[in-house]
Amino acid sequence: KINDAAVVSTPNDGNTSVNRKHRLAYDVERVVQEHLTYVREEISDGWDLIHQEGEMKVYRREVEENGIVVDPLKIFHSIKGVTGHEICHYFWDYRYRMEWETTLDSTKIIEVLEPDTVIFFQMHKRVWPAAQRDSCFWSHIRCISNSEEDQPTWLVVNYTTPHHLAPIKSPHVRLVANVALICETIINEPPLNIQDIKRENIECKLTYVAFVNPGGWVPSAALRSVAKREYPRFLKRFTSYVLEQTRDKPILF
Ligand code: 6CM
Repeated sequence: KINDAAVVSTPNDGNTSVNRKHRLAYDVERVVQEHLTYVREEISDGWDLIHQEGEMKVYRREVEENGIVVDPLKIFHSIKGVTGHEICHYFWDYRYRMEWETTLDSTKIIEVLEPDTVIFFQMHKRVWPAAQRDSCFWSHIRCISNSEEDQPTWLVVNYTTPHHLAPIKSPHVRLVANVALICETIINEPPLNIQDIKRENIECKLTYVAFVNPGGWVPSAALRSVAKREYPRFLKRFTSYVLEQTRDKPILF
């Protein structure tokens, strides 16, 4: 039974200088700021809408580096009944991961850098005929207050890092990921009293971006077709999971 613990991040104005508390603090800050800048960029030429379902739109840009497909992917979605905090909480917290992520054999935390920043080692399910992939990345959750009136923005960033407890061992291939989930909460028809906000009044606008290098050659067409199928599947399953988990719980703003 999963016990819903309090969430670790506290509001932050997004402009504070980095208080260097752990060895990866500057790396975390740099990547978080890059995502916050990038998320505001409009979809432009070169991006293809590869999947649309309800409010979900999946875009991809076809890019190869040294013959390896590294297509950036961007998904926009809007989910009624949950907050950005709830979505990010269930995405970041390892205790729920194996309940919604179907493409993993295992996930484990190999280091806790801070209560809001941990390092994961994951074994991905093998997709024939490619070699099995693993990944090692820091994962950071953050709450950013934009103003007194607006709901804060929540985000999670997962970014590849090497670690002595996760050496690369053949035949596994290490994939390289830079993934961000950025969420805003909208309150529709806000009641006069904040305590009267119900789940029907809330909506989460999310952006999910992924830059993944499979870390070695895989057939381009096969990889693109796996990505086209699996990313929408993941987001549908994950958001349904969060809706199910939160339905009868107090709203986590
Ligand atoms: O973002 C997702 N999950 C996070 C928590 O696990 C984390 C994961 C990042 C890595 C995602 C990479 C998957 C790509 C695997 C490619 C393997 C090669 C296949 C060869 C085919 C011929 O950020 C959700 C990730 C959802 C992925 C569909």
